[in-house]
Amino acid sequence: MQIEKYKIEEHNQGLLKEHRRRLDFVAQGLRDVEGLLGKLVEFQVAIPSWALGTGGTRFGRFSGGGEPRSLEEKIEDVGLLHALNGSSGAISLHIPWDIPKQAGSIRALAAQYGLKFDAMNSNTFRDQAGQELSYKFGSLQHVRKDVRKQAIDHNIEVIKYGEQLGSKSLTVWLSDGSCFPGQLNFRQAFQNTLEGLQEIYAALPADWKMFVEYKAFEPNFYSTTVGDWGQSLLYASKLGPKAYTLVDLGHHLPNANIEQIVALLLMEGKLGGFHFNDSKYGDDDLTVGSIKPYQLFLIFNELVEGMDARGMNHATDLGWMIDASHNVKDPLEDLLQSVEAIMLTYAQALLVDRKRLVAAQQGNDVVAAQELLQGAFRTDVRALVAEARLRAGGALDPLALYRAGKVREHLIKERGAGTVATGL
Ligand code: LRH
Ligand code: MN
Repeated sequence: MQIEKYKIEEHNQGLLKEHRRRLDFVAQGLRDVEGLLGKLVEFQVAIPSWALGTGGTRFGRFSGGGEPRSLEEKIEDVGLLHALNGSSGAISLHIPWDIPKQAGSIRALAAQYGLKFDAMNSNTFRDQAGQELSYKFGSLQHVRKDVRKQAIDHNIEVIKYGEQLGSKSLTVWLSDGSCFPGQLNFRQAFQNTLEGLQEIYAALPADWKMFVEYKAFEPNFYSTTVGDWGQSLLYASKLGPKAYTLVDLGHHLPNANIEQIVALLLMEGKLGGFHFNDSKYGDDDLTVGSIKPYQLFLIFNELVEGMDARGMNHATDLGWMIDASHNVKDPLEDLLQSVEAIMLTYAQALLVDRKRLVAAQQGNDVVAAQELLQGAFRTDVRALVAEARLRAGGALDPLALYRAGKVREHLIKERGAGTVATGL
């Protein structure tokens, strides 16, 4: 289903007067509003192909209907999100859930919607039908050479699919680890995994990046072989200049200071990108900014400071991806909310007066430093993000237009109430 341009313009016409009033109000207190709006228009977030259907847990899955039945329909849904908010200009595929049968036509279809292909994702955390050797006891860490080779070959195959689609990066998340003390030799598991990643790294095209995603626990509950930022950095440093760490916000132990991790990985030039989501307990994969919005702000504050310190391009030099799962919300509404939260938080981080913050830090003026950060965080930047959408041809209120357009109802009529999308 597509939302026609005229419907978006009609929607915007009805909201324009109020939008202008709000924009004038917030803009009057700000410096370089045009510069900020330019950065917001450029900033694109990649949508995960595995999160366009309803997610679930081992306890249950409650499908909402109208889910995409093919890669083509997934691209259509991301195209709809991008038409509504102008900030979802890329899709991140997961193999084998999204094998492009005709890469040429898939690429053309995506281009039709103004979409690029972001990082490709391999999958050695589940045994596929017809798979010869099981990953029950791991993949690249496995004690058996033939299982490790099967996993290496799969990752190289994923790179091939990505090359056909114009992707420029591979995300490797390994569920490998152990559930009980004594089950695993940690050093051997690390060495096996490093050797496997080195073979995959050697197969990377010259202009590609490899993202090593770490995770503290699940599905293994005693050790994880890429378990935290330090281990991921160790792998990425030993692999070479094309290897980076990937920070999934839900992959940390409780109360981890993720903004400090981000600052240090950026300082080392080894931060590759993000899987944005939110969580209260574990890898809950909830809507971005729905539980800990201030933590997300503190992370973006470090990103803006660290990227400017290295002269990096905010929009293109890091991988901005969502990785969420929708157990109780309409997947497309959830993704609209997540992209909105990312854009609002990025805008707030751009408002921080860096010079005055450095002065406060140099003067150990703790109160002034906090006031500068919270002043930006407490600024209502919704009109600025809406203006960036308007300039990108999107809707002033994407969620309202999505609902007014009865999109889910249309998708259910078109695809059926019981369709199940491949993915988590
Ligand atoms: C693992 C993870 C990884 C994906 C998967 C869908 O928890 O975050 O990034 O491969 O979710
Ligand atoms: Mn992830």
